[in-house]
Amino acid sequence: MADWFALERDIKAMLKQPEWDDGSIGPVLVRLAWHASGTYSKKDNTGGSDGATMRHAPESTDGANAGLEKARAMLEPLKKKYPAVSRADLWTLAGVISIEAMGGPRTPWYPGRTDKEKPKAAEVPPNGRLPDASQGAPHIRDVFYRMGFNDRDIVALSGAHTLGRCHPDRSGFSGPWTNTPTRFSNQYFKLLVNEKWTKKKWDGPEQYEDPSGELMMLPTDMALMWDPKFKAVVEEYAEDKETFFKDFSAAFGKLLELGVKRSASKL
Ligand code: DDH
Repeated sequence: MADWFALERDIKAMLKQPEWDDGSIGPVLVRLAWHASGTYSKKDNTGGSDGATMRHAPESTDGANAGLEKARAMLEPLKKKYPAVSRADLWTLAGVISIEAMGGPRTPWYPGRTDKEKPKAAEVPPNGRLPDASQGAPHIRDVFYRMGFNDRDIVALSGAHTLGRCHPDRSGFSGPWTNTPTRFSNQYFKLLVNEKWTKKKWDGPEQYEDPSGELMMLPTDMALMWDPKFKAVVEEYAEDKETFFKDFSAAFGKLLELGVKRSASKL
């Protein structure tokens, strides 16, 4: 039986890293948990965090996962220290602990995922299941409906962009969404509603900037303001942090459970 409390403490203790981005590896660990899980398809019950398949091709080579090899490597010392804990559990738990440690809600999380060391081809999801930031509302719906989410869940989950930043060498996009990228809050929604966003003039991919030029939004972030159904929820979360936290933790908890097959003996 793994000592989950000790593991949680160890994850919390490693988050602060002054030389990393904005001083915390929390945001990239949240992204790892999300990308490990967001490959799920309810159509054939494939993908998801179970198996920790992001270590294997073709998932490891998906452009959407660029940079996440660093996040995976940072968790390896904990895999060594807690060998009974699967990487699939470790990656998802690290996301949960990071959000809570950065001031966000506690997400319900359950252990019991297993790692696939030599997966069959059909057990590793194909590339292209994660969202493409250059697209609009129909694409966002296609991707998240495929996982089993609704419009409200989509907006809640998108609120994770209050954390972290884009890296030109990973996604091609550049900059943070908020001035507090290591603090979980509803700031992303407040900025979407209250700032004036204009297309950034540069050689990179289409992205939007605030008047200071320091903050950014992806085309998919702007799509939440351009689609009336999404926009109503964005406005609600901008006004009501408690409701956002409650909805986020429920949707993030559901995301991390997608496709997970447990056998009681593994718990
Ligand atoms: Fe995201 N995200 N994301 N995202 N995401 C990026 C960074 C981070 C999209 C694209 C990008 C979610 C949804 C979407 C986080 C969490 C979540 C980057 C920049 C791109 C591009 C990567 C880089 O250059 O390093 C798109 C498109 C969508 C979409 O829904 C349409 C969701 C649902 C989550 C979540 O966690 C629930 C986090 C955190 C980051 C910051 C990572 C970092 O290193 O910092």
